[in-house]
Amino acid sequence: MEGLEKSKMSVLLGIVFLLFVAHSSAFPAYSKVHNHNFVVEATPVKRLCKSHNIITVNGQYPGPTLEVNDGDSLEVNVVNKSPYNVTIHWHGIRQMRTPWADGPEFVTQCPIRPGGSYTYRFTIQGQEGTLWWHAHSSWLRASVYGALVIYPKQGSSYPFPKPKREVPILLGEWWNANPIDVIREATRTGGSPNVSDAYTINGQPGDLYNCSSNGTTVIPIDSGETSLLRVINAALNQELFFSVAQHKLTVVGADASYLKPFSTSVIMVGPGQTTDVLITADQPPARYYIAAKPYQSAQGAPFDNTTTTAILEYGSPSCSGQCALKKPVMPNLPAFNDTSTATSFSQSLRSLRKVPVPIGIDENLFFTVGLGLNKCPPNFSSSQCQGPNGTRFTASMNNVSFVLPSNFSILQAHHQGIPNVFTTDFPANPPVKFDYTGNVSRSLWQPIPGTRVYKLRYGSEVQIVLQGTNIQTAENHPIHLHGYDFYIIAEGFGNFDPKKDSSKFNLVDPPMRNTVGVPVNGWAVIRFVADNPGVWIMHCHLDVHISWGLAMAFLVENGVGELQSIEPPPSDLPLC
Ligand SMILES: *[C@@H]1O[C@H](CO)[C@@H](O)[C@H](O)[C@H]1NC(C)=O
Ligand SMILES: *[C@@H]1O[C@H](CO)[C@@H](O)[C@H](O)[C@H]1NC(C)=O
Ligand SMILES: *[C@@H]1O[C@H](CO)[C@@H](O)[C@H](O)[C@H]1NC(C)=O
Ligand SMILES: *[C@@H]1O[C@H](CO)[C@@H](O)[C@H](O)[C@H]1NC(C)=O
Ligand SMILES: *[C@@H]1O[C@H](CO)[C@@H](O)[C@H](O)[C@H]1NC(C)=O
Ligand SMILES: *[C@@H]1O[C@H](CO)[C@@H](O)[C@H](O)[C@H]1NC(C)=O
Ligand SMILES: *[C@@H]1O[C@H](CO)[C@@H](O)[C@H](O)[C@H]1NC(C)=O
Ligand SMILES: *[C@@H]1O[C@H](CO)[C@@H](O)[C@H](O)[C@H]1NC(C)=O
Ligand SMILES: *[C@@H]1O[C@H](CO)[C@@H](O)[C@H](O)[C@H]1NC(C)=O
Ligand SMILES: *[C@@H]1O[C@H](CO)[C@@H](O)[C@H](O)[C@H]1NC(C)=O
Ligand SMILES: *[C@@H]1O[C@H](CO)[C@@H](O)[C@H](O)[C@H]1NC(C)=O
Ligand SMILES: [Cu+2]
Repeated sequence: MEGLEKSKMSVLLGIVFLLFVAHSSAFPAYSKVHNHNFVVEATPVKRLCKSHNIITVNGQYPGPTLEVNDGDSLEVNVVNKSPYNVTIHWHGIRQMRTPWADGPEFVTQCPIRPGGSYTYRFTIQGQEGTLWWHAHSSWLRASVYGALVIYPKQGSSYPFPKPKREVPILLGEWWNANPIDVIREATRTGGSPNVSDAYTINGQPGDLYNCSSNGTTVIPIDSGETSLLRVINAALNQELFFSVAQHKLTVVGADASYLKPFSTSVIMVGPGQTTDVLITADQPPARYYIAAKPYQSAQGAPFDNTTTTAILEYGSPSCSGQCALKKPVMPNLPAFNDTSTATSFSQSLRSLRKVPVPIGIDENLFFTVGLGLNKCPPNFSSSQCQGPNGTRFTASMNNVSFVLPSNFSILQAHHQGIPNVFTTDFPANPPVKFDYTGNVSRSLWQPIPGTRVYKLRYGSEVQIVLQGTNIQTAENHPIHLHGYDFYIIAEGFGNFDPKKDSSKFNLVDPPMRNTVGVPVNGWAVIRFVADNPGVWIMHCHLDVHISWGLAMAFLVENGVGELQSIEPPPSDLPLC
């Protein structure tokens, strides 16, 4: 009798214990909700000897760094005290079931108007590493951006020894003019927008520009110590090479996904991309330049041909006396057109472990990505057609130049069944097949404007071949997909050939990213599972190209039940 009671008791205790374990893994005990206020406002900032008002968050340039653990939630109340419409995008955050918080204007929300506010609420689910946030409205992200660092869940650790220090390195672009005026001028004239006056590291151009050395960013390090640099390319329109004099960089992550570590002296980061690198202070105590300069793949196009620097400064044993007086050592950076260095870097990336690449492809898509030229419309004056030979610049995917709606966001129109805002006929293949990377006939250069989306069923397995074109100018395009991470299973030059190139697919350990650099005059193949319902824009992250229409959107339908459906819109969602 007594024995029976005892065994019953232990079974009961066992069940209680099991319930406790199940419960605590489904609802992590330590997940936090982080509340922030972002006030978007004009702030006077002086760079390159000139002071002018730029748009900032909370007066900071770059904006505040957000730090969270995987599993935490963010509630960011954005108050717009600027004279412009604004939205904020949480670049790389999956936004599972919360597309209303994604941010691209007229895609998932109408803009927050001057005087308005909106609270972005979302949870980080299964992501670790370096992401960032930025404005997704006109060219405001030139100065409205900051880092978003996601630490592992409480109690978990990195797949590499814990670094002594961790430093966000935000690469940006500085204009002496107002960036909004720059894009407005280009929209009016149809020509190429003016290029920036400087690149920046954590908001500072550095020693190689006039009047800048006073504010140069200094990154301290101690001899023997290893630091993690979280490199983010927040530049508007330029891919950048990045290097540190006399130090090797060990690449351990990109776009908040871990990679098989490898050592290199230079990395290439496209706008929208992030790269985590470990650096060890194994050189004589001194000051070393950290530098970034352009990777420019488009031939003959104007670009900002300058170099930004920060200083890696040894502390203890310290660089003092003679050492501190010496000019920092400058790294050797590749030439601006060194495509082979850019390529060998991107082809070195491998996921840390074997990954579940989708293999039962339901949607086999082929999208061309590239520029174009529009003929001057008859009612336009020549001052409005300042593109090559009296044309206007444009850009497209599959010959559709993306036009944002203006009366409803696409997501709202979809959710509420509002007609005439978008159509669902974005083509799965190019409407005309041609030699994409050859000498393309002028008759193919002018795309059709449209607000067309491509519908995906919930859970479908998607492959997209992104094929660059040689129309007007071939160029490496950093293509960013919202709401998803994807595997980059292959890339190459020339026209994609399914027979020959499928054999190159890496279905074992391809890198997972949210932004892929489609090689100049080449292609990249990506795969993902459409497990996040909503409307998700895919676009070139060179802002000049998105302004010209290099974008499209996926409409991913709800699946079955609440957990496979988008949440209802928040009550404070801005309307048009
Ligand atoms: C662009 O550059 C041109 C030529 O230097 C200059 O005249 C124009 O004012 C600039 N535009 C803006 C918006 O700064
Ligand atoms: C820096 O100043 C010098 C001397 O005033 C001038 O010659 C040079 O053109 C300036 N460089 C830049 C990049 O503005
Ligand atoms: C350096 O900048 C600080 C503020 O950032 C300013 O107070 C100081 O006068 C500047 N020094 C020089 C030599 O320009
Ligand atoms: C860029 O600047 C470097 C160094 O100042 C120079 O050697 C190179 O020719 C320039 N390239 C272009 C395309 O202007
Ligand atoms: C890069 O540009 C330089 C001129 O600045 C040219 O001499 C060289 O051939 C170019 N290299 C490539 C790979 O296009
Ligand atoms: C040209 O005409 C179209 C309609 O035909 C109109 O929408 C557009 O505003 C006109 N543009 C200019 C610059 O007059
Ligand atoms: C512009 O016209 C010139 C002379 O007709 C021609 O050589 C050039 O290829 C044209 N450029 C474009 C982009 O059409
Ligand atoms: C929204 O704008 C589009 C394009 O201008 C127009 O066709 C449509 O009728 C508008 N919808 C509503 C409900 O006003
Ligand atoms: C490209 O094709 C056009 C028309 O077919 C021809 O005039 C031009 O010479 C060609 N350009 C090259 C670089 O082959
Ligand atoms: C794009 O569509 C326009 C209009 O139908 C056509 O003239 C052009 O040749 C097409 N270009 C391509 C690359 O399909
Ligand atoms: C701001 O957004 C509203 C829609 O919410 C739009 O009607 C207006 O044109 C936008 N203003 C600018 C300057 O883009
Ligand atoms: Cu592009």
